Amino acid sequence: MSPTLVETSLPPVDTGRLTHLLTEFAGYSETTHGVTRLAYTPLERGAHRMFTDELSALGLHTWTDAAGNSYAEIAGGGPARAIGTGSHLDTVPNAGRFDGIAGVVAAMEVARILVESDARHTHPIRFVAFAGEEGARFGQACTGSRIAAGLLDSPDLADLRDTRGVSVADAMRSVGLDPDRVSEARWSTDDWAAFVELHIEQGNVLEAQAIPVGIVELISGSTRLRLDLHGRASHTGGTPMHQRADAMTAAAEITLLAEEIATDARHHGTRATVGRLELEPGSITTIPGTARLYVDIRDVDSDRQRMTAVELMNGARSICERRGLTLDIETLGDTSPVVLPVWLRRKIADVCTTTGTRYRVLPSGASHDSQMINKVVPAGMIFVPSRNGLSHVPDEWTSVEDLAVGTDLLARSLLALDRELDSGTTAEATC
Ligand code: HGY
Ligand code: MN
Ligand code: MN
Repeated sequence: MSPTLVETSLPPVDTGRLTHLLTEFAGYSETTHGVTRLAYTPLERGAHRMFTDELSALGLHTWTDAAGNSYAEIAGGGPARAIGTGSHLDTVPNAGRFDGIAGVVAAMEVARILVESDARHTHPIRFVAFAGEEGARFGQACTGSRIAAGLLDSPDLADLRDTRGVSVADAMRSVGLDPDRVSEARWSTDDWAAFVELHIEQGNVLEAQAIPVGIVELISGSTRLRLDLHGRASHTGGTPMHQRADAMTAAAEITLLAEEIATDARHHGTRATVGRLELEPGSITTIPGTARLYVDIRDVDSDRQRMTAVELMNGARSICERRGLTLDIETLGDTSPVVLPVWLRRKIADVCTTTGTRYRVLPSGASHDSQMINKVVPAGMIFVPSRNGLSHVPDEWTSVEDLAVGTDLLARSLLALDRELDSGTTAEATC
């Protein structure tokens, strides 16, 4: 690694600006208990406008693609493919203020640092805010980055629906986007050389080991299922226990089965969760006739991930049969684990070594946009610690000091990549 990297006199990260941007983004929320800024809503678009306004005020060229992903670019000194960084601006319901947003804010601060230091770089440096990363609304995650990676196209967007039956395509139209043009939003290796995403860890490894930075080696896969249980609604007083087809008790047994499968010795590393349950008719004096469960299965091992899903579906079928219910199962999303390119991970590690930043390599339990982007452009991920490992809740927290360490590393990693990647054909650019 060229020693000049350390001498590169980059201005210090402005922690006040990081805090200001985090606070401003948190204001785009439909709830006061935590942040709620769902995919393809006016609030998400408002946050994207703030992103492009802030960066165009720095003099960067900005644009938004047909998928609703927003970009800003500092031109490079020569004919070269872009090196990018960024993350997502949408949230789950009642979220914290750091998941995704920390990576966007870090990217925005890197943009300021590069502009103000007039840092020399051959490759254009691009800053990205992805749309629709969370699967909370439509079930499948990473809509904007899947489109960028060529993994989702217009027809798919009509099929993905939220719990009110609104499709991604309709939601996109409602915020002024055109789902019929999303193929124009695809990234290509002619245009991109590498991408690095900073994200909160959403786990407690870094905090427990008092290590300021994580470098991600692989991102867990996820299989998401919706189970519809059809039993028999009837009077809770008039119906004897042995004459019931209770959808709730069947759902409870399936939920415990998911936990049992994921915790047996063969599944070390599997996580299975029923995070959402809908009952009908939902009356205290009527036995639930219908239950709808949403299951999220995560694993770093793709075979084990799918085996867990098959075991759970088979188990659910026999539970329903025994209890006299019928069962419909729909797969809402199925994404394999992704190992991120070693050469890119090592470059980030080299920067840590050069700057004396302690780090550890670790897997990601959560999924991320980089998981999709890596299908088309080599991607790397930098983690910053999450307090108590909490995420997807209002108590999610990362200190601005930790975020500043990650932001400084991100800036130096992008410049290191600029120096190391030649302008177009390096063998390393294939992931
Ligand atoms: O659900 C996830 O893993 C991520 O937060 N989208
Ligand atoms: Mn995220
Ligand atoms: Mn998330």
